[in-house]
Amino acid sequence: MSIQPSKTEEVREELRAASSIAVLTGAGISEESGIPVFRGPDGLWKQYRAEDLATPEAFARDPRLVWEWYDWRRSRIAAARPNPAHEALVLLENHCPGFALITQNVDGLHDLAGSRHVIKLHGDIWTLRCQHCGTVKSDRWVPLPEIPPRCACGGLLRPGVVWFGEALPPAAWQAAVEAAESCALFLVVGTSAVVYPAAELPMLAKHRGAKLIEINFEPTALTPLADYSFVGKAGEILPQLVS
Ligand code: BJW
Ligand code: ZN
Repeated sequence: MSIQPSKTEEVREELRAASSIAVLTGAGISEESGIPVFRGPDGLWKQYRAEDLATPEAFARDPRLVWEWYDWRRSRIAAARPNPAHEALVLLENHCPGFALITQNVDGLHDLAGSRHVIKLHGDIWTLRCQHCGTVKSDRWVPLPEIPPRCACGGLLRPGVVWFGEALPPAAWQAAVEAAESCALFLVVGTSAVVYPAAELPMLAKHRGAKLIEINFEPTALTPLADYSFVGKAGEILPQLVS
């Protein structure tokens, strides 16, 4: 990967001057922390079928199977630490008053890095929700002592994540749309931008006049729309743009 010094300097200046910045992150930002992405040659969906593991129908059919997969992912994530890309976004938040961090990730690594306000579009793998009484609780046990886990009321607990066919948390979605519509600069990091409605956000920002900057290991459908595109690892590029 090589990034042109002139382009880097231009984007550093854009970031310094922007009155408001919104950032959308995806699984790629956590790849250098050792968490597998979903798509691509080494992605989770090469090994597992989304229909068997990440839909409400799959959970209704076989909660044990779904929970075994989530338990395994929770163990991987529990062993992971934020990387320089997560840390660069903390620095950006500290220096830009109008800053919004929107993530599709459920791993909690932005929180662990020290980001203060994270808009979580697809939920949180460390949250469990009872399908019977609706209780929501935080739970960081790995491995889980009981699979599938049960609520005090006897109901089945599910992972507090958003599966295919489910609506995004309304408050998070509204906050994300507001940030995209009002920002001067929209930064997209490590997402294939194929999952909707999250993938609408960069387009929304662009149509409202924001500059679009993309960082991704490979070109995506967003790349032709981007004002600046950096092809390479987020953990190497973001710190250079933000330091
Ligand atoms: C690096 C890097 C490095 C690697 N540095 N870069 C047809 C058309 C349009 C939409 C639909 C359709 N059919 C169905 C839909 C809707 C569906 C959808 O979008 N499907 C498409 C896939 C076709 N969407 C939904 O169902 C959503 N809900 C919805 O629409 O609700 C409607 C509704 C309204 C009202 C009532 C009821 C319903 C929900 C989507 C939920 C997505 N859930 C998942 C699982 C979450 C839980 C969990 O983690 O287990 O979310 S799927 C998975 O994909 C996960 C991710 O958040 C999401 C996005 O993936 P992401 O982050 O982009 O990762 P990857 O792997 O795709 O990409 C990684 C990128 O990083 C790559 O580009 C790499 O190159 C790059 N990279 N290393 C920089 N080091
Ligand atoms: Zn309950």
